[in-house]
Amino acid sequence: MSLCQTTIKNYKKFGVVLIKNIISKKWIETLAKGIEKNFKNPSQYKCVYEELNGKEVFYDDYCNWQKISEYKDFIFNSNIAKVASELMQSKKVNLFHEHVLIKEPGSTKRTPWHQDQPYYCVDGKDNCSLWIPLDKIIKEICPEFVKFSHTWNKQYLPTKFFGHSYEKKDDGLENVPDISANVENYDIASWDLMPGDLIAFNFSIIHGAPGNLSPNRRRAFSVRFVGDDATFAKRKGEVSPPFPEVKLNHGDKMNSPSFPEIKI
Ligand SMILES: O=C(O)CCC(=O)C(=O)O
Repeated sequence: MSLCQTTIKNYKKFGVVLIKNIISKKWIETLAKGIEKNFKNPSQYKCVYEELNGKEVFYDDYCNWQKISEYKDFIFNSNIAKVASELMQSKKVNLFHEHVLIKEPGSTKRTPWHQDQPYYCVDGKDNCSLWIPLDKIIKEICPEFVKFSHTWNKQYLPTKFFGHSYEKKDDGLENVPDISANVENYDIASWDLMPGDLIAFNFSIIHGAPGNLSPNRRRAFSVRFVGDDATFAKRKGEVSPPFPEVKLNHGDKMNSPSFPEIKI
């Protein structure tokens, strides 16, 4: 299956695009099983951002595809990398990592407005995340994207999701603009979603997400791919994920077992 030209054009133009009904029920169930396994035995990277009555309601974990067979199976065998290759118009696709973000009902915290690329040890103009919901998502709780912001040619200061900036940071970077206080100045995209849909977005687009005031869980599997123009980036500040095992130099191609090429 190939994406239509309008979807590909809109991804490039807006930096974000909704793709409806592209992931089968079988793969959604596979990911749900993987997520359950993941949080029974989370990695050292798991973070809890919010608790309610002693229960974790907003938490995440990442870089677990090598130990969660369901994630690996989905990433390598579901054709998801082909979706990324078509959007990026890239002959070659490498996995960057997967990131699972869960907001249980009652979570009130916004995922702050941010741009992913400055957190990441990779440069490139096409790099693409696919945000895959495992639950029905109403527009009011859907992640929000500032259309066109991937073309601003800016890198904003990465900060920890809550609290402060990283201790080791790039003082040359400015803060992300206060989008929430000036929504009328931006073209913001968000949608109602069903399991099977995904949102594709450029690593450089500014995005954030409301809390979960719906009665449903909000489980999301965000899988991130890099394309032909991607090169390893040594940042002045701390990066997330840290990839301590990767020993590439700034400007190198992403040739590392941590970023496997996926057959498409
Ligand atoms: O799921 C969220 O709340 C935010 C998602 C996000 O920032 C991402 O996938 O890059």
